[in-house]
Amino acid sequence: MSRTTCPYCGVGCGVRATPLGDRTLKIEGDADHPANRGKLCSKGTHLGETVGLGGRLLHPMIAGKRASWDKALDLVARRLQETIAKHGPDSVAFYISGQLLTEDYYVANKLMKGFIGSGNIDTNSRLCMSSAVAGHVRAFGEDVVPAGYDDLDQADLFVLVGSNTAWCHPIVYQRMQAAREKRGAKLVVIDPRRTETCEDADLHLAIRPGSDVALMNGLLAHALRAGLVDLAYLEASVSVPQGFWDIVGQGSDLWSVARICDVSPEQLLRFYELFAAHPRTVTLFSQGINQALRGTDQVNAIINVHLATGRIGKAGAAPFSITGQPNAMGGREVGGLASTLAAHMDFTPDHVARVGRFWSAPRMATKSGLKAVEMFRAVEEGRIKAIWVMATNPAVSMPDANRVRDALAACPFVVVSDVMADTDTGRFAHVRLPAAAWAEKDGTVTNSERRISRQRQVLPLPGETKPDWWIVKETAARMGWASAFAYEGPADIYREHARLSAYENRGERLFNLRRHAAIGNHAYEAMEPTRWGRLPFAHGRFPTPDGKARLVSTVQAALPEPLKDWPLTLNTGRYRDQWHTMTRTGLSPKLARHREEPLVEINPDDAERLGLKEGDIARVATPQGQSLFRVQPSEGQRRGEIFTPIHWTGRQSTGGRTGLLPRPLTDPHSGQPGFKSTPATIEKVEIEWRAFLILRGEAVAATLPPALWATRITVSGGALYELAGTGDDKLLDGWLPAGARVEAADPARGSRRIAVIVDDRLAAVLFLTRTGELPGRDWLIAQLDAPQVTPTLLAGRAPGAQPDCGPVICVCLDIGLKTIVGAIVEQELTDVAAIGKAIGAGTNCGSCRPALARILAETVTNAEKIHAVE
Ligand SMILES: Nc1nc2c(c(=O)[nH]1)N[C@H]1C(S)=C(S)[C@@H](COP(=O)(O)OP(=O)(O)OC[C@H]3O[C@@H](n4cnc5c(=O)[nH]c(N)nc54)[C@H](O)[C@@H]3O)O[C@H]1N2
Ligand SMILES: Nc1nc2c(c(=O)[nH]1)N[C@H]1C(S)=C(S)[C@@H](COP(=O)(O)OP(=O)(O)OC[C@H]3O[C@@H](n4cnc5c(=O)[nH]c(N)nc54)[C@H](O)[C@@H]3O)O[C@H]1N2
Ligand code: SF4
Ligand SMILES: [Mo]
Repeated sequence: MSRTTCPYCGVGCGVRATPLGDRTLKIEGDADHPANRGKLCSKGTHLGETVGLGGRLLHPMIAGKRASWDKALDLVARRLQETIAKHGPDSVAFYISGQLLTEDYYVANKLMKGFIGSGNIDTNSRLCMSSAVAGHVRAFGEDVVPAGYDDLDQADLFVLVGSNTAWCHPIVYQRMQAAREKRGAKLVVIDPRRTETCEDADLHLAIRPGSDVALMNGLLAHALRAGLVDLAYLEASVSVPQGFWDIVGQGSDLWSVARICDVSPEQLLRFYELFAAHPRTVTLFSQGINQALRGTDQVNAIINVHLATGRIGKAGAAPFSITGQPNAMGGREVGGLASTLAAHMDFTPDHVARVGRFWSAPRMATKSGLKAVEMFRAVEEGRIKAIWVMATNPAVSMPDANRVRDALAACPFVVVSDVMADTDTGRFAHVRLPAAAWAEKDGTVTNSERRISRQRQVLPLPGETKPDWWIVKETAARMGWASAFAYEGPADIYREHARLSAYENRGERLFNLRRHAAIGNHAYEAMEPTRWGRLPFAHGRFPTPDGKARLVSTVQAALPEPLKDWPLTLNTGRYRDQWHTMTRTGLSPKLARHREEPLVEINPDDAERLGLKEGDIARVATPQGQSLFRVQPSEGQRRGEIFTPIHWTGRQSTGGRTGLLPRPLTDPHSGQPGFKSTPATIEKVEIEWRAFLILRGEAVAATLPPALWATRITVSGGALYELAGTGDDKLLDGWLPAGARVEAADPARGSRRIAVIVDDRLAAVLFLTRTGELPGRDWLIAQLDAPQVTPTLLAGRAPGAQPDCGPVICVCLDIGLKTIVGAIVEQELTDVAAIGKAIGAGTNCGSCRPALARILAETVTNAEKIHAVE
């Protein structure tokens, strides 16, 4: 058994992984890890399903052909050197990721900023929390998150702003729920959408998108009126810019704020009162705040409220930016953003000189490099001629992603380090380098609360894969810097990183790992999760020249009126059980069950007005491009706003990509794209037939069947394709493997059903209809694993009654909606715990508990309605 850390979100849960034979792992929560105390969400729980070798990149590839490491690395080093020699250091770039370990990150940053001599290294964290970084620096003087998870155990009020915590940081959400159950802490959610995070909240403010500054300024104006502003604290610890209170006061009466935010004055007042009644407030914020064209101001508007009321630096009171990726925070510590240097230093001349001295750098970068959106623009314009992408998938995840694809396609030299063989970005690479994946890697990550945890190697390196730090170090050596990169393992790198944090640091920089500067290899191996900067602002001192924090005047920007040609606003985000571009969660049959296709959620009135019904296929278009989604009317959507998930790529769908839709516009301070609101339209796509195809593993190809709409998910034993299209459907038959065919047809409904049997076992089924219904997929999928073929196969169900359990809600225990509703009605269950007792749902990882609460509420309301009619 090894104790390691979950590679998904920034909660940073401890995992116990025990190898069981060949490339299978038993996964449990680590009871001794302070972040999760033994709990795991659905994604962490199913990590074991993602460590197989299917789809892995196992060898270096040059121009699509297998090559040796020597050849591949020689080529990378030579092309970088030649480009730099000809066009200067700024003609090359690295685009890296919050999913690298700190040690990988440190080495890549050192190579670019200290040796190549350019600031052109940026990370996907630019898309993720750079507005929080910029906001922290403006307010505190340094990018220090002033909160930790123990604050959640002590707070009396949680305000979640632009965060779908129940889905994206589930263990943090469970910890808040525990505080509510134990101590009656209150929960306010501020999100234009009604997400599952709102399910059980004391208050949900479904504000107009982009109106968060008005809301926070309104709250602050109310706090001033109500005497909640801590004047003594302001005097001692905070500098207040001239005119600050005038700006806060402007248009901040209850009615004006309610109008701008489009919520009722009563609801707004309730929020203010909850805030007034509970000094121990933690405000958590995430992408609804950061991913906005005024993201940094939104961050500061939140921090202002906490500084002015003295709700910071005390147990249970803080603004808390929660990080997305497992090592977003570690990336900030090593300075992986183009706008920062290393160890919380930046590009001031003395910092540049200091880091240069420490590294004995031959050519220090002296200025910020290009931020992600600018970087790909420079690739497009030919200013950057060689780019190395590590552990991120920009062809999917960047805004205006088709433009990024064009830029990559035209770039003279593209290197991609990834764990998977076939990614949307990898298709543009001249050289592909096989990286070690989670469970094979060794190093550290830092979570949302600044806690450094070890990721430990549990499985051997497969094929010729290598850790990312090794790949960078070997390249650096080939570029002539072997001695500066002579690391034997991650412990060497970690020590150097810790030494740099302490170097010439007499307390100016709070980020300081002095105690690890000489950590031995054994101590590094055995390192327990450890936090730096405990209660950083407890004494009311901040890392600014005068020791004071700063209020920042923020003004609500004018909210755009709907455009004539693009009347809707597209909001984008995440699903509970998928991670980003699905390269890893997509391997898990269990996780696929929660949402099998990319949906566009739309308010039911809008849907009706636009002639869209549940299950239709719709085209969502923006000035940047268009994608297809399955329509899902949802009461949780405000009118005029639609929501699509970020996860589907060109690998799993013919049209369900979201990333090509947003504008490449960014916040002026942070450079973070405004992913959450893009002017858009939606229209129904006429289809003539709908179908699904189930293929056993061997028959699954890298490409998708020829259909207008095709999505693929992994199922136990193979893959399930959902399909829809127009015209001739016979082309699909070519996708069936060779074997004995059983066919049935119903010409009246234009229905066809085909099963292919190979060696007495089911190898494939295709069910298609033009006007009829398609049966549930579950039973047919299960037949892939059956030892023999059932005669009723083409009926789509088992002989005799086959209960259809509906969509799976509890993925751990495989319990469907209908089973849950049945239990609630028959056993008259009244709370989520009772559902758990009766049928087990929600008792394992707990990620589905908010969904259970919603189903319970809906079932009870329906029952009451029926009762009333009776
Ligand atoms: N399951 C899962 N978990 C994840 C990830 C994943 O891919 N899958 N990714 C991880 C990463 S990298 C990140 S960054 C985090 C992201 O975690 P979150 O930020 O919680 O997730 P999102 O779904 O991107 O967006 C959060 C919410 O912001 C709301 N929002 C949109 N516009 C506004 C606005 O103007 N104001 C306010 N107040 N809210 C608004 C959206 O409606 C959405 O519900 O999740 C991490 N955890
Ligand atoms: N429209 C819209 N777009 C968004 C967002 C949004 O809310 N809306 N959110 C943005 C945010 S917050 C984020 S964080 C990004 C995420 O977007 P990406 O970073 O592009 O998404 P991932 O799928 O996590 O990409 C990680 C890649 O690294 C590979 N990989 C995994 N582990 C390793 C490793 O150890 N080494 C190497 N070399 N490779 C590895 C994976 O196979 C995968 O290809 O998306 C951003 N894009
Ligand atoms: S909350 Fe879930 S995804 Fe996030 S670190 Fe914990 S187990 Fe992993
Ligand atoms: Mo993120």
